[in-house]
Amino acid sequence: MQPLSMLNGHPNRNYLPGIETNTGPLGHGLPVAVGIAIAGKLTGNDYRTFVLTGDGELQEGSNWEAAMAAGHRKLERLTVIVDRNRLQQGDRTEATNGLDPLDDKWRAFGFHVEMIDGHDHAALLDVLGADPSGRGKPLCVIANTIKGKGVSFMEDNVSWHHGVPNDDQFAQAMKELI
Ligand SMILES: Cc1ncc(C[n+]2csc(CCOP(=O)(O)OP(=O)(O)O)c2C)c(N)n1
Repeated sequence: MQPLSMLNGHPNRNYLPGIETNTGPLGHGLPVAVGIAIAGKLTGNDYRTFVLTGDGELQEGSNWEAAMAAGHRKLERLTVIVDRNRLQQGDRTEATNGLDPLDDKWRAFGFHVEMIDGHDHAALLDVLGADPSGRGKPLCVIANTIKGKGVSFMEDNVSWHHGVPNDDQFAQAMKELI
C-alpha cells in the first residue's frame, strides 16, 4: 500500500508477475473466468478455469449475469469456489443482503454444487480434482470457512477485514499459528 509499490491494494497485472487479470473491484473475477471458459470451449481446448470469489462479493449483480451464461453454456470445465465466511467489509453477509439459500441459487443457475469445510484440504482436493468431463454443468464449491481461522482474536471478527496487527498482536498471531 505504499506509493509505487508492486503490492498496491488490488493486484495489478502490469506490476505483478503471474497476475493474469486485474480484479479487486468486486464482481469482475467470475465474468472474466466465464469468458475464459467460453473461449476454451470454442477453441476445443481442454483447460479448466477456476475462480475464487468472496461471499459478500456475490452481492454484485455482474456475478449472476455471468453465472446465468455459464449455466446456459454448460461450462463443465469452469469451477467457482465461494469463500463462505459469512462476513463482508462491515458486517455479516446475512445482515447486509442475505445470500441464503446460496446452494439453491447456484443450482437454479445451472450449476452442480458441492458444500464442504473450506479448511479441509483433503475435501478441497477431492472436489477440485474430480474429472468434470460429462458432468454437463459448471461446478460451484461452497467452501464454508472462518475468517482469521487459527488466530483467536481474529476468528469470525469483521473488524479484521481491514485490520493491521500491532507488534504484540502480530507476535501472538504467529505464536498461535506455528
Ligand atoms: C465494486 C466494489 N465495491 C466495494 C468494494 C470494497 N470492498 C472490498 S472487500 C469488500 C467486502 C467483500 O466481502 P467478501 O467478498 O465476503 O470478502 P471477505 O470479507 O471474505 O474478504 C468490499 C465491500 C470493492 N472492492 N469493489
